[in-house]
Amino acid sequence: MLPPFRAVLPVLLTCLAGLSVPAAQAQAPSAPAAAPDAAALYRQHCATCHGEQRTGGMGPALLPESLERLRPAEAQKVIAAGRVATQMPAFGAQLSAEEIAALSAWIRTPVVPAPRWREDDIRASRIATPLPPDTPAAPVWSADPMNLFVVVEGGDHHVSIVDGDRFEVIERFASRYALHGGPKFTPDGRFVFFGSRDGWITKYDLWRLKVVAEVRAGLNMRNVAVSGDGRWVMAANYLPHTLALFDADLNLVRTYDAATLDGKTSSRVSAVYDAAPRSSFVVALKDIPELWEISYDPQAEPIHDGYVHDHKMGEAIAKPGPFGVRRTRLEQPLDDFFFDPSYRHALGATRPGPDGQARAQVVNLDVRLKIADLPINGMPHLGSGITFDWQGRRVLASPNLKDGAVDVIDMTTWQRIRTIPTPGPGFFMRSHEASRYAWTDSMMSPTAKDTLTLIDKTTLEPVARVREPGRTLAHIEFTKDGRFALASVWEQDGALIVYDAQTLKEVKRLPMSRPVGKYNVWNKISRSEGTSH
Ligand code: DHE
Repeated sequence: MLPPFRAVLPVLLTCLAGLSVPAAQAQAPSAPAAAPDAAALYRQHCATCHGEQRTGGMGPALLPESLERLRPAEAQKVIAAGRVATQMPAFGAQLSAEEIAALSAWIRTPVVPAPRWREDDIRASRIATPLPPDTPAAPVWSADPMNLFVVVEGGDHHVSIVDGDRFEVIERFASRYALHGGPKFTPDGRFVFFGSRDGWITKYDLWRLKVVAEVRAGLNMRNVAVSGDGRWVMAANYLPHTLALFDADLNLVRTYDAATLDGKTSSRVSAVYDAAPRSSFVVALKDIPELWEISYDPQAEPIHDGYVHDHKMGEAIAKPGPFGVRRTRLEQPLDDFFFDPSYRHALGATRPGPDGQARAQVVNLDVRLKIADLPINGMPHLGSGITFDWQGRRVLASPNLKDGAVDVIDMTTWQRIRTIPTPGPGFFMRSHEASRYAWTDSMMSPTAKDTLTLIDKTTLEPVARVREPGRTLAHIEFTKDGRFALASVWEQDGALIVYDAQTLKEVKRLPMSRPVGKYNVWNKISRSEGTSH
């Protein structure tokens, strides 16, 4: 290892002083101090926990794809000071500022050769801890199993299971590092699947309060979906460019290359969702303008892996029966999407073009064509969109990551009905069949991140605000009956706040560590119109 910067400093000063002596006495200038050897520093200090290939181990993966959301200054702070509530130690006493900066820059460079994660790696990663066969199939706690909340606490990477009647924590356990996306439930509400950004899927038994299986589906993952019949789990990866299909016990069934039919171009997978009424998974690709539908219906007609509306389809590779890929060509790749209540349409957003403007579109999954553009401003976060009835028609409303506005769209004509002002751009939106209001946050706004706005679903007017001054308030989920709305104080020393959904009075507050999201079992398995699916 090279000497730290503090050790070479006197040498540098001597060299600089040497520049002022007469030329006759001048000695040959020493070579400039070599830059720290970041690869060697990594091997010495980091590889044991983060893996030789930076694909993770006891610590998270340190790949460019995994670090996109961590600012360089923040990364340097973590290396120097460690990370609270994790096993990441502080290296500030061992490494110089230069070495830390070099390490922080180096871990953002691609690993060469690129790390692989193939089917045998996936299979080898699986850990199963099944319950003894004589275990009674009943919850080990007494509460309404349909009114549980699963709360993902991102601050210290834990999950809390909360009784949604008494608002008490039943269990709290350590999760994989950096869970992302909504956990997905089996149709009976007993098992829940979590996906982590590093590719881990965890199957958890809510009745027995135990992890029953885990598998690493990829090196950098977006999300997971569970089939409506509870038999299949699909994972969407950024790295490698694959989808991975598992049975309900997380045994790998097969992977799919996220690539064009000719295999020439591959893509990150934006997201996979279950379309239960269609018995299929629907998949958006981030770098290829295609939307895929993969049926898990055992009665499905044999299909071909090919493009629909393509004269070459007859030549496409035959993959009969369920689990073949039906491809719909699009004009632009989709980033994020959700379904209309009939599941005939996928409503998706494209990433911003050169003009900085994201576009939104409607794809009819039956005729397999884009049928409309959505007149939504800014950068819609359609994955968090909701639908509800307004004046006898179905409308959709979506939060907006760029503007302080919520656009409401008529789902028959696909025309904009109203733009509702909010105090700032937001990430999430929620309602419930029993609630008059749709709640949205403004967490992307430095000045209004502490404010939730309530929109009256009959007048489409913002009618009330709930605030937590100076703190970030976001992500709402209702109880099963819609009487209470639970919101997150999205801070390291945060909380779950329970509001009476009519009076807006605070009913209870549970301390939590940056509770990024909360999910009500009943609302999820019944596909409540006011929540994400
Ligand atoms: Fe998410 C869901 C994509 C950044 C917290 N996020 C999703 C989903 C997608 C998505 C496609 C739906 C998956 C699902 O639920 O199955 N998220 C993206 C991005 O593209 C984006 C903007 C950039 C990125 O790097 O991934 C992004 N997301 C974030 C965050 O920075 C958030 C705020 C904090 C975090 O922990 O990562 C964040 N995303 C969430 C949450 C959900 C989510 C809490 C689930 C919402 C729900 O209620 O269902």
